[in-house]
Amino acid sequence: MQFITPKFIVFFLLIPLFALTSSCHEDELMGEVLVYENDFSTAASLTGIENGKLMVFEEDTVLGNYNNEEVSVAVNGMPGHNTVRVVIELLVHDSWDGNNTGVSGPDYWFMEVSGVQILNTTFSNSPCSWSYCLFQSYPDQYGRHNDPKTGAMETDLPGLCQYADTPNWTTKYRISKLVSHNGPSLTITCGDQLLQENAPVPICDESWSISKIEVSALTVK
Ligand SMILES: [Ca+2]
Ligand SMILES: [Ca+2]
Repeated sequence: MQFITPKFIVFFLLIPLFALTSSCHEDELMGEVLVYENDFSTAASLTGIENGKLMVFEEDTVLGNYNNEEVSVAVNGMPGHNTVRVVIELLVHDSWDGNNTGVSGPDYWFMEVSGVQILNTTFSNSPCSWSYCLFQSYPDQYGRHNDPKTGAMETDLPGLCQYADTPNWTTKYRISKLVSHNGPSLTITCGDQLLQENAPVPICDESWSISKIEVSALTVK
């Protein structure tokens, strides 16, 4: 009686693994230049920004806050590239309801690069237990059900208005996206469709702001 030896088993396991890795095209980064960086700390922070406004949150000047609005940032004079990396540090304030439907949602947030939608998702700051949880789509596109605050870099910040001074009601995300792009200029647009029909002042119930934007020009082979 013949047995399959462990050597043969390893061999057969390696064949599909090799086929998989050899068929994947590895992108090679040839160069990366940071072309725009804004943490909104100077008086000139709003240059090139449409619908820009500043406020102070946790002793830091940020771009915001917004509810049912868009803000656009124009970046010009970019060196030659075929890809851009856009990094947004987003603050999600107060009682966002994620994918919840009815009078309080879904609470959408989106990002476009030169008119092309890169992200359309929802965020939730709701408590989450076995009996109650309002799920969010982020870090995926709208339609997925992830726990509130999935993918966050900070979750213990206080709310801004409805839950001002109450910890865990602002969530900070670092959203980083690689986008195929060429040409010397681009426009980044961030916006929301927040819904809270039962709130007398919707922007106090839920809003967002941005603490940092970075744009890098990449050449990828
Ligand atoms: Ca709400
Ligand atoms: Ca809502």
